[in-house]
Amino acid sequence: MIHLYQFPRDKTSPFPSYSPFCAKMEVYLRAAKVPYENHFAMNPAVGPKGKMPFVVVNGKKIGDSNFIIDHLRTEGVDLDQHLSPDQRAVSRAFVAMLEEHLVCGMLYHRWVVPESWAKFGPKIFAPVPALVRGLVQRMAQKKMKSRLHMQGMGRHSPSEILAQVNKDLAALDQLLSGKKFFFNQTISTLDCAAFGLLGNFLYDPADTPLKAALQKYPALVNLVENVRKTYFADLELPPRSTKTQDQSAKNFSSGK
Ligand SMILES: N[C@@H](CCC(=O)N[C@@H](CS)C(=O)NCC(=O)O)C(=O)O
Repeated sequence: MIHLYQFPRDKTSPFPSYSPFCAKMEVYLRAAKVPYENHFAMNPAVGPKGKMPFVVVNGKKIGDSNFIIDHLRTEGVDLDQHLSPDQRAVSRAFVAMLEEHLVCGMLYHRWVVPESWAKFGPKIFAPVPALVRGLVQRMAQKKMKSRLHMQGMGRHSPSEILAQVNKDLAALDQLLSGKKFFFNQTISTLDCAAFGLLGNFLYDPADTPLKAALQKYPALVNLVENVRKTYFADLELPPRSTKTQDQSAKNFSSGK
């Protein structure tokens, strides 16, 4: 049994995680039919890389979704078995684009643009004890700003970043081009990575301009929605929920 550690869910959202990497990892496990148990925690420092997600397998901690996927491959679990060598090369490049470039566009629009941060910050830090919540939130935002500055994306204006995001989305849309998944009829690692990140554009509580940018590509939206409905039907919300923002903040799951 694999123990998956990730950030708590928001029970008011049908999307599994506000972390693209946690959503990617969980959909990978579900798509590969690997039995796992969820453990929800707020502090990524408990993981071997100081980040979520990580897993514990036979008492051994493995951090980073890509290392976890490598480990699963050694156990005979591989969502990329059907890929040709060329497709593997393309997958490698596109996953890197999603996880090292496009994600920074989302992080900037969530964590740095003040109007978005005013919505996103209180939402994700709701599970932190009230006494230290403000401090933890401010420290995390400062760390994120400095990371984005170091990476380079943080030096651009929001409109320049949006232009970069649009180029990445156009490339993803071109690769998908009418297929069910990026590599035909069977889900692969790239679909899981795209689901994790693009789903966060679509279900972002900060409602950033990246959602509208994604919606210009209906095939990419369909990919996210197909994968979500196939693998996370258990998180579907009852129709016409009338929960208030305050109630929803209390609804972060520590269970399932
Ligand atoms: N390359 C890692 C990235 C994981 C990652 O960046 N996780 C973020 C959440 S989306 C995190 O835990 N950040 C907390 C921190 O950096 O302090 C993976 O694929 O798992």
